[in-house]
Amino acid sequence: MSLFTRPLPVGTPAPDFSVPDQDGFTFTQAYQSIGLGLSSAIGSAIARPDRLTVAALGDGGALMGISELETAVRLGLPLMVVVYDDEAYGAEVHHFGPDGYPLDTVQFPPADLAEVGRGFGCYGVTVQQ
Ligand SMILES: Cc1ncc(C[n+]2csc(CCOP(=O)(O)OP(=O)(O)O)c2C)c(N)n1
Ligand SMILES: [Mg+2]
Repeated sequence: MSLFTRPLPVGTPAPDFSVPDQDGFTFTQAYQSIGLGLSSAIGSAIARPDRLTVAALGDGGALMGISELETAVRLGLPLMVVVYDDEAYGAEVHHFGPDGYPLDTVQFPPADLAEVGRGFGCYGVTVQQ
């Protein structure tokens, strides 16, 4: 059973993840701040270069720290970054949309984040449902 009912990328699937040991999962919302995922993943990849670090980021949080892709590329880190792109601060859409609040400040225009990643030297692909 899931502890999380909000559509947060890191929260929703976390209870169903299988990890090899206590070093195998880092929950980046200890301070309840979005935007820390990529930098936390870079730290994990530096700490455990023997493993592939997978960062699961929302697009809003990813965009807050996306410049750090340059760090990951420059250091040649074993890192895969997955961005869940709903073109929004989805949590706000989920919380405030049903009550009729305006959502224009929490929704983003489309952005080709894979292309942004390629601009930093990443291998970037877009996966669509
Ligand atoms: C620094 C900071 N600003 C605002 C919030 C409020 N907040 C919580 S979740 C969220 C939306 C995050 O959007 P995104 O990363 O795209 O993930 P999604 O909810 O769309 O899956 C926001 C703005 C926060 N937690 N931290
Ligand atoms: Mg989002």
